[in-house]
Amino acid sequence: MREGHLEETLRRIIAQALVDRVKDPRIAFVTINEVRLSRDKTSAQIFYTVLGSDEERRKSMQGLRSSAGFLQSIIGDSLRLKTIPRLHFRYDDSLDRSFRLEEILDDLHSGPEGEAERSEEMRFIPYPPPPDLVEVFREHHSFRLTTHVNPDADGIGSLLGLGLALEAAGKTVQMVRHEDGPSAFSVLPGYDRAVLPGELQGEDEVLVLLDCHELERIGPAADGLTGREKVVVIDHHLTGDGDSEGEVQWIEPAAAASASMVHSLVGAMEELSLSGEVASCLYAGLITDTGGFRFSNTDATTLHVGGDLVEHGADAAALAESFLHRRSPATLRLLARVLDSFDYRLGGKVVLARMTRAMCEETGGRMEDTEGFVNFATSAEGVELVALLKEVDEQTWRVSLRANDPYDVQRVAETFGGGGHAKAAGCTLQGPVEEVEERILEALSRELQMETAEG
Ligand SMILES: [Mn+2]
Repeated sequence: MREGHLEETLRRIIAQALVDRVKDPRIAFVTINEVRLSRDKTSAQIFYTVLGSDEERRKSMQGLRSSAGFLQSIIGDSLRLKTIPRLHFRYDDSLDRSFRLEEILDDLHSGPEGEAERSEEMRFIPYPPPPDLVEVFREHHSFRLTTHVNPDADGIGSLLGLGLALEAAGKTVQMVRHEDGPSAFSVLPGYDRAVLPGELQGEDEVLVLLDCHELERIGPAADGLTGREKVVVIDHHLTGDGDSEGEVQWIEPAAAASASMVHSLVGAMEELSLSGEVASCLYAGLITDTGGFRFSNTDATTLHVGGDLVEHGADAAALAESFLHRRSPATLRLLARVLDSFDYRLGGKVVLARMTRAMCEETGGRMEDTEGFVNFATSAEGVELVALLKEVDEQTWRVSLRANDPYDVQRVAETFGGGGHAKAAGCTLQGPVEEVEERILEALSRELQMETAEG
């Protein structure tokens, strides 16, 4: 069955069932406008409207949500499907906006009660974006979105999430990915439509950098820029000099992920909606940057954002499976080699680890699929600081740094021109590997002493 056809069939089954099968008195004057299936068809968003007061609307929402299981079983009986999609009811506010005036008039009459109901529907915006940034997205029409080279799920998830939300609002968007990236990216909605820098067409009014704030970090995605683009930055990374190349910039170090910021941006702009696809992309970014809500950047707000994304259709288990758990046998063989390279130094407080191109060739593993490898070293008892050196070429090493409390690897990375966060940072060093290791070790040793002296 074609997807559009299936969606329409589901819409008709649900609409009919609400008339003659569902006996919930709370559901009244509900119209099912549209059904949208997720790409893997495991979940469906049901867009509906309610002709009635705010109170009737609220009751209908409760009734629909509690009937979801029953409706799923009706769908299962009516259609032969491999998986019965889970139903998520969404009030269709595209129609609602045209009735805004009516609502305002209603509210004037309904007094404090109306006020309370409205706030129940308010969007969750823990990181309010700067007004000039919102203005750029409102005023302009064509956008080019990209992220740093060696992209992670936060960079790609943020750019896809924002891109899909802007597209749904009628904007023209080019989402620019990079040549490399973890295999898991392919499960993200919109990834198949993201283009490589060489496939970009024409000129865009706005260039948005996600999860980074310097043009040099986007690599080939900067080729072909005219210089006329307005550059916008959305990032949660700090750098020492605080320099950003954004004409309009939003840097929010309190946010666990850039994806959390995009979640707030979508919430703050009523013309954007947090669809299941957008929520899935952002959730992938959030779990990757928090290691599945385990790192020290996980606070109550981080979890609330995660909850809101799941509420809007992100499949927590499926995304955790793809982004945190599942690895190819080749990747595991490569992991074994990296674990084997652990070199405990400075009384066992520091681990130096290595991942070379030869190891990749011998195991068949890809460097892009090694997200999280470095964290194995921080789990070793007694270890405080970790450096994993990844070979770019014989003379170039990308270094991933990790710290346990109370140590700070951001300042270590900065001494080598890199950046990141206190607990996770990175930098690139030139030279033969032994020399690079010694320089890193020296910097880590200083960090150990500095903390000991301070503490
Ligand atoms: Mn990030």
